[in-house]
Amino acid sequence: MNRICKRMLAAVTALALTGGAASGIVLAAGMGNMGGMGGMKMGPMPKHLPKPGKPIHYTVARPLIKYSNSEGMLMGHGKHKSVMFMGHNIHMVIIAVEPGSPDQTFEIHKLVDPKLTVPAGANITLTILNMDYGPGMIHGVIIGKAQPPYKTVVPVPVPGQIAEIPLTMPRTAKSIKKSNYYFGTTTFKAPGTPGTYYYLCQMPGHAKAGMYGKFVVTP
Ligand SMILES: [Cu+2]
Repeated sequence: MNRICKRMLAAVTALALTGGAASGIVLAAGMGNMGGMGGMKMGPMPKHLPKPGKPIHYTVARPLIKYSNSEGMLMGHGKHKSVMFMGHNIHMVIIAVEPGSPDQTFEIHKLVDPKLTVPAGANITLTILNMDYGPGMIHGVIIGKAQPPYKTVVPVPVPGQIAEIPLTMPRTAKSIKKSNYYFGTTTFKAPGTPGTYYYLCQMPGHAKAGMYGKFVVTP
């Protein structure tokens, strides 16, 4: 729980409730990139999801969670683990505060704030699923050149911004299985030249508290 004033919370709540930037998303991109790659398994992606902004039940969210924990190739060891995405069409599902994870973090493959790598020029569909619980546990994601350390309020768009998913609300019930979940999706093209970017949460205080990771565009 981070300390933010009620007025700010009300403002970002209103912002969050305006919903995702995209509508009628077909979440079918990014399949099949890893065929034949050693030991990699991809979870089945739900082909259709409701419009972002409307919560989905756990039974609908579960395939997304599974996908988040299986898509991309785990690289490196220990603290230097990263998730490498390959191919021209990539779908990545990032979870905001998967239950059991530290506050104000992102998870992919159950790694906390891992480095993500994508090939230059790839078409990327990015989905965020907010699994956090409690007032103020609102999360979104922005990808750009802004580097840590971050101030409490990160002005958006950030320098070199390439993607944004508006803030999403926390889950609706304490019970993980009985809960509904908010998510958001965006599509963007990875820059055509290699470079280091960062993904971060735009909710005031979160990036400052560590809710960010490296997003590296590789040749
Ligand atoms: Cu956040």
